[in-house]
Amino acid sequence: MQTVVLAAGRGTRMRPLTDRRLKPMLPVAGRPLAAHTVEAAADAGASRVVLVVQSDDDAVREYFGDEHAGVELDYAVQTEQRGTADAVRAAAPTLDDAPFVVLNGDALYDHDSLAALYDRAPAVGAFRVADPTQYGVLLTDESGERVTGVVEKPADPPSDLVNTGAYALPAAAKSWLDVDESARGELEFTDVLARACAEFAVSPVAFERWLDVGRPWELLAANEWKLAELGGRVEGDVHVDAELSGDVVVADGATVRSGVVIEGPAYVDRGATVGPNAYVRGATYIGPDAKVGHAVEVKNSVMMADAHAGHLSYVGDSVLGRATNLGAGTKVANLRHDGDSVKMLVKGEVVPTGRRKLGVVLGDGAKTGINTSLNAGVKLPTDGATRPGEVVMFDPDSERGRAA
Ligand code: TTP
Repeated sequence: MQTVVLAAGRGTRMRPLTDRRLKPMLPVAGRPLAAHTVEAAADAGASRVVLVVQSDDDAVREYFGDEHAGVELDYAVQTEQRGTADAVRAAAPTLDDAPFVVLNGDALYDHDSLAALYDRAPAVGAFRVADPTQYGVLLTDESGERVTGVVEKPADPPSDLVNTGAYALPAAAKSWLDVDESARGELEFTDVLARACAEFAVSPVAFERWLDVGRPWELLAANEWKLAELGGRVEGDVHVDAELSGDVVVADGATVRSGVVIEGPAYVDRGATVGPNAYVRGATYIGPDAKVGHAVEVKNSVMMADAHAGHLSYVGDSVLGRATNLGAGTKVANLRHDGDSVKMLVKGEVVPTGRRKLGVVLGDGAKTGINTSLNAGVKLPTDGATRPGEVVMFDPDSERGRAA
């Protein structure tokens, strides 16, 4: 079935990681996030994928080209980010007069669940969560076999099934894309879904697994998921005194020096160097040309291309953007002593992340002075810096950060 993948969002909740890159291009286990979406679609039965991108020279288009995972790709440009219905409208002229699937290019889908969505069109992907209050929640009829609508962020959720942003719709839906602006000022695809529910028997397809990657810590969860599926392979240089266990990828051109211990799943990408005497564990991705130096421990983290932690540092449950540099002795806290989940500032609001272990997020080019201590949940802005010995207790963008 022809499939539209939305990859033209602004990614504001993911800042600062989206200051200089598009959200669909964030690294997940060595590939862009959207590559996993397109591959899931290809596996599930997409005949052709139309990627909705922000511009003609978009990095998404540059990466994917004309074909990916054996599927032909086309592009549609959405220049103004007016909402998901508007994004699908941009793709509409490229669609045949036939049923189509819409997927978010910033979500991970498990392939079998997605295949069930393609098989059961018209259908919407549904995922069970413990607390649906922050999602679009699906309403169903008494049988539970037919979706009757969606309610956004209900205080009193009618079900625990949330909308995954994966839809398989009849051809007629192509002419329903001129929706009215919603209360939050966007043209929303859920209004198209509402009409589909009124005119067709739309099935909820329960997804086994799904992850919306909208906020920085969800990038860690995405890497945890996809690194665990990779398997190991060593193509680069691994010193005889290094110890690798579990699934570890050492890509061609990567170097693992003596005295290094890596407990997979882990991925050391091309040109990266680890060691001597470094400890890498948990689900960790070390990007192209990144460096993990002597006596550095990196646990369950993402280090993007050119990120450097040269000496004597601890990095836990953190995302280090491109070309970040940790001064010697920089330490990251990743656990609250009161046992609460770590909180993070997202679009000016301090939100619980649901993660007991979460370290820091460093925007591209951020640098720490030697012996910097970074508290759990702190973000440093793109090109931000700390002084030697600085203790960063609060996100510098927060009220408390400004007062501190
Ligand atoms: P969202 O995650 O709702 O929006 P966003 O990606 O812009 O992120 P944020 O809210 O943090 O600013 O978008 C869901 C999907 O739809 C995502 O894959 C991006 C895509 N999208 C578009 O392609 N065009 C749009 O105008 C919007 C709003 C989203």
